[in-house]
Amino acid sequence: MPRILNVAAAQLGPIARNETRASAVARMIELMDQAKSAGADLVVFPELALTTFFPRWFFDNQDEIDAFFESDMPNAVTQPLFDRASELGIGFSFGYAELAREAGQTRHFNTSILVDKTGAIAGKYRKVHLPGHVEHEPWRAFQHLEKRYFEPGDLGFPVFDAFDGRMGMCICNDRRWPETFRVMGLQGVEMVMLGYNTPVHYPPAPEHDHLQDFHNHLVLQAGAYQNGTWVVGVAKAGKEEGCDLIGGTCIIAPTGEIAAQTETLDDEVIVHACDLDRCREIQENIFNLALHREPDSYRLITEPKAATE
Ligand code: CDT
Repeated sequence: MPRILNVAAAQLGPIARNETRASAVARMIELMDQAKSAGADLVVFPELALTTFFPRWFFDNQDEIDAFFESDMPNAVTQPLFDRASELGIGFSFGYAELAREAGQTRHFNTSILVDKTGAIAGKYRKVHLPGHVEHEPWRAFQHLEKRYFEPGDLGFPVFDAFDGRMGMCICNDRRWPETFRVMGLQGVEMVMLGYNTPVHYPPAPEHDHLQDFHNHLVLQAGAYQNGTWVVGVAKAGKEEGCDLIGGTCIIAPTGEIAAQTETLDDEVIVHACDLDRCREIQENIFNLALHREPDSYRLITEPKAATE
């Protein structure tokens, strides 16, 4: 019996700054219903799915920043999403800003969770690669202050045995780094779920603006193929508070082929029947890591942070 996981990628259109979390959750429930009607077992939502992409603004008042964060998950506003999912018997994954209190410290992470069909949290990931800058840079058309508002994730890139497969998560900028996928590849990952908020305009190198969609699919397809895994990449898309975000939500096969892709920049669901056993076509052959990988030649990878003389 092939292990078929019917996966939905639920793209969200823009979320305005004054849109409530309750409204975002209602939109997610509508997409979840559509996913279930199309036969999905699991629905993947974007990064920071409950609010607008707030790192585009500079705030120096910590209360204003913390207002975008969740101290508990589930909480009163997300409980209806968990309830609907367990009624439908569908799993889901989504991103949110996590305010954690650990060992007497308050910590801020850009987080994703995986929730199983019973509504229980089966996995958590905290974004490792935080793009952007720390200080206010008024020359930019908009800010990208993830380095100010979050600390790098401290959980590594774990994988979770769930949905009859080996599941992993990463978040947005993580997808651009081959290390992200390889660390999960080394754990035999079969599906990587990720959400993203990617502006079309990249202020430090605007000459690359026209390449944003290309680079999105380039890294998702490479990550999938080089590790023989399914990849589900889900956008928050469209014009959000004057900032254009790419769409291009897609489900990528372990061969690197795009199996399904959205057509709009708005709320939209795509579904694909992912045969998890197809990972073996790659993992047991061209990228059979046990047979062909040469880690002695890669030692440098984990030592210096950047290129050395
Ligand atoms: N959310 C996120 O990580 N976005 C970045 C934008 C480019 S870096 C400013 C990304 O890698 O898509």
